[in-house]
Formats: sequence, C-alpha cells, structure tokens
Amino acid sequence: MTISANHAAPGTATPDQAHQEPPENALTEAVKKFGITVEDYMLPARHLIQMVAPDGTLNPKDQQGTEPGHEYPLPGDEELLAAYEQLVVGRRVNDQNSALVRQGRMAVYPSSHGQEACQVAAALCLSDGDWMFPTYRDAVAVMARGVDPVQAMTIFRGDWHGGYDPLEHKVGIQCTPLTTQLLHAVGVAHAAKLRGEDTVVLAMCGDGATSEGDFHEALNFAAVFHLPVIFFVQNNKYAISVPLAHQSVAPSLAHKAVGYGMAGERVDGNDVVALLAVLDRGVKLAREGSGPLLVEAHTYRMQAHTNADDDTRYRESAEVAEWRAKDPVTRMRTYLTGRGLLDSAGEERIAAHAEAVARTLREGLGEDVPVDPQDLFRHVFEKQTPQLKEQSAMLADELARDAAATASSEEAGK
Ligand SMILES: Cc1ncc(C[n+]2csc(CCOP(=O)(O)OP(=O)(O)O)c2C)c(N)n1
Ligand SMILES: [Mg+2]
Repeated sequence: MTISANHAAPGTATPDQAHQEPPENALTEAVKKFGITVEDYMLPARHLIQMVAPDGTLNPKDQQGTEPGHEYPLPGDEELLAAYEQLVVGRRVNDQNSALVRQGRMAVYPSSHGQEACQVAAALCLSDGDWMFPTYRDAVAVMARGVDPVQAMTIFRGDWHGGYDPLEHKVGIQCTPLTTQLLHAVGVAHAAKLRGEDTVVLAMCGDGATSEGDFHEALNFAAVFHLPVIFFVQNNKYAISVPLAHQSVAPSLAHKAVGYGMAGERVDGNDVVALLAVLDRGVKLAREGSGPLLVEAHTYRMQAHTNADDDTRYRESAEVAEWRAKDPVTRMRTYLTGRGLLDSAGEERIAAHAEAVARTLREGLGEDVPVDPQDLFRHVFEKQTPQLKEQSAMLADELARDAAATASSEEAGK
C-alpha cells in the first residue's frame, strides 16, 4: 500500500472513507515530479548528503546524492559567501562566550563550537516571515537570524527571562526543557496554516531529544495535520555523557520520520553547502504544501556539554581529534578560496566583523544589570494568578526582612 501523508483533520472521515486510499495531496504531487514512490521519497537517501568533502573539495556530482528525489542543486555563490561570514562570526562568538563564562560574566554556555554549519544553515534557509524554534545550544543560529548578539546571549547570564522579543524576530526563546520547543513550533505552524499564511517553521533539537515523548507528539501532530515544519535534528553524537548508541537503535534518526508519514534526510552537518541545499529545498517544498520534513545533520559537539561538564570522563581525545579534521569553518574556507570566491581582503573584512561582534558581547555582557526579583512573577500570565500574587507578596516580605536584618547588623557593627 502506498503511504500518503495526506490527512483530513481527525474525525472528519466517514466509515466508508476510512477504507479508501487517502486522496492525493501536495506531497504526492511533489513526489510525482521526482518520478518515485512516496515511500522512496520519505526514506532518507542511502548515504549522507555531502557536497563538499572534509578537505574542502567539491564532491563529484555522482557522489553528492544521486538517488531520484534526493538530488540537490548547489546553492548560489552569494548564499555561500554569506554563510561563510556567519560561520566565522559564529565560531568567534562561541569562543568569546566560553571566555566570558570563565570570567564569571556568563553563568553557563552550551557551546556550538563545531556545529556552526548547522547553526548558520538553520537561519539562512528561512525567509523573514518564517519562524525558528531553537534550543539552549542554538544561540549562534538565533544571532544569524538577526537577533542582537547581546540580547541572544542574555539568557545565559540568568538575569532575565529571554533577552529578545520572540514576536519581533519570529524566533522562539531558546528552550532548556528538552523538546518543548517542538510543540510550540507545531502550534505556530498549525495557526499559520489555519490563517492561510505561507509561514514555514524550523524546529530544532538534538539527538538525545529525539527520545523524548514530546518529540513523538510534535512529529505526529505535524504529519497528521500536514504542517509546514522542518524538524532539524543536530546529531552531535552525545546527550551530555550518553552516546547516541545508548539511547537509540533506529537505523538513523532521519528514519524516524517515515513512521510518522513524513520524509527524512541525512546530511553532513559540517558541510554548510549540503545543509543549505537540503534545507533550502525543504523550506521551498514545505511552503508549497508538501508537509513536514525531518533533517538529521551529522555533526559533533567539539567541547564539553557546558562549562559544568567534563567530557574527558566519557570520551576519548582521539575521537575529538578525528572530528577536528572535519571542521565546518576551515572546510568552507578551503572550498571558497579554491573557487576564487574568497581572497585575503575578503578574509580580513570577515575577521574584522567577527571581532566587532565579539567586542559587542564583551561590552554588552560586561555591564552589571540591576535585577528586580519581582520580575520572576511578571510576564508569566497576562493576569497574575492568586498563587503568583501570594508568592510575590511572600518574596517581598522576605526581602524586606532581609534588608531590615542587614541594616540592624550594620548599625550594631558601627
Ligand atoms: C525534559 C528534560 N529532561 C532532561 C533534561 C536534562 N538535559 C539537559 S541537556 C540534555 C541532553 C540533551 O542532548 P541532545 O538532545 O543530544 O542535545 P545536545 O545537548 O547534545 O545539543 C539533558 C538530558 C532537560 N533539560 N529537559
Ligand atoms: Mg546531542
């Protein structure tokens, strides 16, 4: 039987219809032009999609992904140069933030060092009206989407709810509770579809997050309601200290898509060219109505989970070294230089831009922000609940008593 992702809203089929083949839809239409079955379209290509090899050379056409329905055009030069600039900025920002943590200017930073190609492609594949739903590790993607760098990093200082306005930028708040953002993403896509808007939503998560219950609910809902969502999974091989093999035995994370009735694809997550090729086409098809897509990017978390983690306790340095040779930034630099698209003047300009962003972060995050503890209770609900009012009053009382005690001990010490 042919699998089809076309679905009427649940409960609308009559008993007779339940035994019929689902009607054709935009996905079956899209698949027709590839000349393959829907099953073959949904299954990931047999090999990872890779366009530029780790040594920076373009793969021969027959090695870029040749199966029908899994061929991707090379992105344009302008997009590739913009991506390279963001890669360099992203790397500099990751390293600057790690230094700010050591200086006590940031509480915590989950670095995406090594994953910058995923971060950049996630932002560049979207149009202005689209939405992005990031995790705690996706600050570079948030920045590449256009959020002010200091605002994007404020959450890691722990002194304010988020730092930026999600509505203004169409970027959800970076979620730490795993996979909650996928449900937010699906909700926004559903609302946009009901309103007849052509918004595409990119929902990000890690490999570990694919074992969460919310992952299942989000994917199933998106497939059943045929929503324009790209689930973008950065498989960086670890969920803190747990390697992927200890929490999933699926043939690949991209294969999980097929069980929900959506397409899955595996991409070299350190090859920004391949990522852009796959995501650009995914966004285009989703906008045209072909439903959700899961893209699994194979990458590697080069540093510890956060500054609170010691990765030498659970992985070998040889493994990290192996991935250093697949670095996304040097790969792209070699590729663009080899094609004559990047010269030393271009490099210098981009490096100066990256340095300016790092300076902005040092200055912006170096300032101490006065914190009002009552902010804990503001912006939670439109109208404060009785419980929040009670808690707010308790906190005010406690702070007043603390202040009185401090004042009297200072008086006694005079
Ligand atoms: C619901 C929930 N359960 C557990 C945690 C604790 N936790 C934080 S990060 C993490 C690992 C997530 O791994 P992965 O999804 O692979 O993302 P990565 O950190 O590798 O980017 C866990 C278990 C959490 N934040 N939320
Ligand atoms: Mg992970």
